Amino acid sequence: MIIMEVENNIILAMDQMNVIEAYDLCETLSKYINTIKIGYPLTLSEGLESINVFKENFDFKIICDYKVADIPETNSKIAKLTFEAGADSLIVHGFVGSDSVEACINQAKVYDKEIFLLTEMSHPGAKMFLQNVADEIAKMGVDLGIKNYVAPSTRIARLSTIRNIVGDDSFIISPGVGTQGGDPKETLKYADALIIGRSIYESKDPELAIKEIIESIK
Ligand code: NUP
Repeated sequence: MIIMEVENNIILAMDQMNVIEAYDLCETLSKYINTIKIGYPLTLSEGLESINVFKENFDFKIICDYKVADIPETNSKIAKLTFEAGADSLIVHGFVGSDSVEACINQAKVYDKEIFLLTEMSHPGAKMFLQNVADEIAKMGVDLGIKNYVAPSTRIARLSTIRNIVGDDSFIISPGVGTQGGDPKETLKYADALIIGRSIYESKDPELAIKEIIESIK
């Protein structure tokens, strides 16, 4: 699996529900970023094929955040469709177990793409169930040879623990900075890149917002 080079360590989370708005934002920010994350809000609004708008016009790397969490056969179909649509990588839930995750890994190999394994999530509710098994999920990822992970910036101690489990040669992307409360600079002590959505796209001046974040992590 290829480790990504994320410009300015920022992955833009495109959770707008309108492709024109998302496109305009990419035009404004394309000199600062080379990687975007597309999730359900945009895909369910505009269709899976909207991935291509960003791929073709911006030459971005695209991470599809579909948090795939089904039985292996269904995971396999989801992964296949996503990679065929142009995604460079796919975020996959770990709690469903190794067979389901392996189904996505196998499709990633077919298309020469990557998966990111989601360990613990960043929202408060993740403490109810997912946190209890997140270390085991990360260990499973290591056993499966996975090199790409998602772990929370909202709980730095947990992020640090997950970094220790997956090792320094793994690539961790971390959501939760800004609006959810995580600190960009602290997060980058343990993570390789930040996933940032609302604090950029909901800002009155997204370009200024991203410049300030870039300045703050220097
Ligand atoms: O644990 C996670 N937390 C999280 O916020 C895993 C995620 N994939 N995300 C996603 O990251 C979330 O769906 C959103 O797309 C992005 C964070 O956006 P924001 O809080 O910066 O707006």
